[in-house]
Amino acid sequence: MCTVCGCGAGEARLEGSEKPVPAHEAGHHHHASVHGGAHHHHYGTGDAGASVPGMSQTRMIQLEQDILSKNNSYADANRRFFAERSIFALNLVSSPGSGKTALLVETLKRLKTTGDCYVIEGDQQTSNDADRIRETGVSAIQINTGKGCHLDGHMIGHAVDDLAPRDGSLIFIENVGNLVCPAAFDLGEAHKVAILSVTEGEDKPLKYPDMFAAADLMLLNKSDLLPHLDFDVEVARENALRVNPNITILTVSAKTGEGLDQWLGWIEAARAMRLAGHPVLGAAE
Ligand SMILES: Nc1nc2c(ncn2[C@@H]2O[C@H](COP(=O)(O)OP(=O)(O)OP(=O)(O)O)[C@@H](O)[C@H]2O)c(=O)[nH]1
Ligand SMILES: [Zn+2]
Ligand SMILES: [Zn+2]
Repeated sequence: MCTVCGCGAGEARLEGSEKPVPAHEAGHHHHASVHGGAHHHHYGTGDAGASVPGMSQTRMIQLEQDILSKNNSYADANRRFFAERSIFALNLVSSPGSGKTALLVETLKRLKTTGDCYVIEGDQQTSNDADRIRETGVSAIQINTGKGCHLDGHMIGHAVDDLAPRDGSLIFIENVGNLVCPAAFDLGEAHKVAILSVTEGEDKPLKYPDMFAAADLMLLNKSDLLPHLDFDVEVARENALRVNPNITILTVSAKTGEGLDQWLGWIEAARAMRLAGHPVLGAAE
């Protein structure tokens, strides 16, 4: 179960597998509220940062701590696995349709010649994205999360087992399109990369601050559409820096290729730093 929105987990399936990824947690709760009223219901004021009818704030915090600490131990195991094999893993997070798969396809076309790459695709249903990735010749595995709204450390462990990545390789994880819940779940990745497309509005970093606070890089995608929009790149940058003064921001277009050289440069630099500076675990994180 997702402690952020209460969605169902434990129904995730790895592509090609009949059985669900074994559940590692029990319990369920429901969304705080679904309503069409005009009032402003603010549910984030309690100690737990959310509210569920019939559940105390203390109970919610306990539940959230249990789930996240289980997730963290799976993430730590993944991180150890990656570190021992000099594997560099990135977790791509965004709202649906920002262009994660399109960016990955263009990235892989450019990276394929320079080392082994693998992709783990997360979506609630379908293997469309993994199919798009495989067309580039890169190995990909799809995780369908069912009702789940994010990937977790446990699912990634199973997917990595199936992929059996070579030492020194690069793993891209495309998380489920959701600007909220994936922020809370460490997968053992080196960095979260948030993708914001220019059609979504400059205010997204302020509305969904956890995601932009958790990311080290923001890719501002679909820059080719800027001439047709009122989107103000400078305001978007300022908003992202307000929630995360350390975030790096690159403007890119999967369609025209603008900014992709800088994105590839960032990957290489971050990878080199990771391999040099964090040989064992992610102790500093
Ligand atoms: N104009 C323009 N369109 C883009 C760009 N990148 C992606 N798109 C389009 O945006 C739509 C969504 O792209 P996807 O790559 O499927 O987005 P996604 O983030 O992977 O979507 P989900 O996996 O559903 O969350 C597609 O129609 C893409 O062709 C871009 O740089 N410019
Ligand atoms: Zn959720
Ligand atoms: Zn996608």
